[in-house]
Amino acid sequence: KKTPFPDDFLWGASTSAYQTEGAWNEDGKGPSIIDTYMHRAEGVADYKVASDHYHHYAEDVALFAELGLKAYRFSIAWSRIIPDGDGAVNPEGVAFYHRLIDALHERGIEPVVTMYHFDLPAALDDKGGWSDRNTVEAFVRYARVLFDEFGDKVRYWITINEQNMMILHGKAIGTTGRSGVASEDVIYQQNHNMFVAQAKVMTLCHDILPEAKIGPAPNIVSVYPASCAPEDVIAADDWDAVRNLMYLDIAVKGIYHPLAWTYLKEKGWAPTFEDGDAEALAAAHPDFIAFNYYSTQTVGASRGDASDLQHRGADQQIVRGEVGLYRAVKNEHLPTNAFGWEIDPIGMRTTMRRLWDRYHLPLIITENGLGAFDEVVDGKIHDDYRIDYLRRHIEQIQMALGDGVDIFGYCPWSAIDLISTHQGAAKRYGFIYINRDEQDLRDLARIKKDSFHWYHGVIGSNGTD
Ligand code: BGP
Repeated sequence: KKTPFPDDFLWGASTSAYQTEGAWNEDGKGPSIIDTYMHRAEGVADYKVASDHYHHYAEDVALFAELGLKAYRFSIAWSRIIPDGDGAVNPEGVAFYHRLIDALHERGIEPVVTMYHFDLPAALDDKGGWSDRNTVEAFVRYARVLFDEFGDKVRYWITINEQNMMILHGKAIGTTGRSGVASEDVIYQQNHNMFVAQAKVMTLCHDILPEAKIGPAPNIVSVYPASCAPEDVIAADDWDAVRNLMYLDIAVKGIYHPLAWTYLKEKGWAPTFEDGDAEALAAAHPDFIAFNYYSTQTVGASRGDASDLQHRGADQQIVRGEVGLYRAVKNEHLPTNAFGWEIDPIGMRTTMRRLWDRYHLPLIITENGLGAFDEVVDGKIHDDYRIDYLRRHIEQIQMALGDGVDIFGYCPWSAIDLISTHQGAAKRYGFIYINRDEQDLRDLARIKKDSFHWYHGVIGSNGTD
């Protein structure tokens, strides 16, 4: 017998500012590191226009309402609110998000707001980015502006999207900014500074918005040992600590996961704590854990040479191995999508069970989806592959609910087509297709995909169809 979804389950969908909004330099917006670094990168599709959601937001929200969304998870562009990151507030940027949030409320859609999704203001990056402790205070100040402006309209806040991916894959995502390929000791100090910033913002939120809920949103996936060889199990535990649990232990318990800390110490990458950091970390408590899930990872014991790194093509840096820590292994039990990502719905259930077991905090899935080359045939997009992917993941949420896990929302990636983090506009995730001619980005017409109609039915039946 299937466990029913809670009546107030947040059926949602997800986007981020820089991947959808466009209007990159309009109405006072300052440049972000995506504008200064990724726009220039060859072969990366256009972030300046993206899905032009900034100008199409009303149409988009009407479509989200037609889809039946109960929640919309999006991000606010820090440099639209504070163009240089820590200076004056830009009233036009603030006004845009008031319009968007008001439009969502008019349609009964709960806003779930990410405060920072990869797009650090370029002016802060120029001053050292997350290596500069002033960025910590700038983030807290930005958060205060958001809480003051939108606190009476937004119940769910997400601090930082995928901090672990920024740390592990910053170059591919474009978040390393000026530091380029900084050494790992610098990167892990930035990581620490972000942890402190996040902790301060969670505490601030609770101080000034007692009704609001706030949590982090790392990318969390189960790590499987490649075999039952004990060495493989050790490698899986180590990688799980470094990739996943470090980010949640610090957010929930205020401490570094012991295996992750040992790893950092042994490498010589352990960050320096400033006075007050330990207290700030210990004082902060998230209300929930948001996590993004695409596929699991399977790892074996390191062989200590470059063969640890073999698994996927050059652009598939998502699974890459680390000499001395673990070897990335292809999981023969799992199919892959068009981009080589393994598809593992059951892995989402194990991820939910493990998170619940370790942290006992309510969970919301803030990203999950299938990137594909969609085709328009007679004005329609028959994305049955996406329907199949989402259906099988939703079944696993239902099973996790049956396991006793507290899951209060599901926001697949993505509500509308947008620019992929590093694989261009041709890789699509949306329920809503965006008609793009890369030579002439004026059309950008919205077309409902088959998955739109299917998801509408899922939401309408509260997951029973
Ligand atoms: C996550 C990011 C998103 C999104 C997604 C899909 O890491 O939070 O911003 O892009 O991955 O990844 P990609 O666009 O590379 O397919």
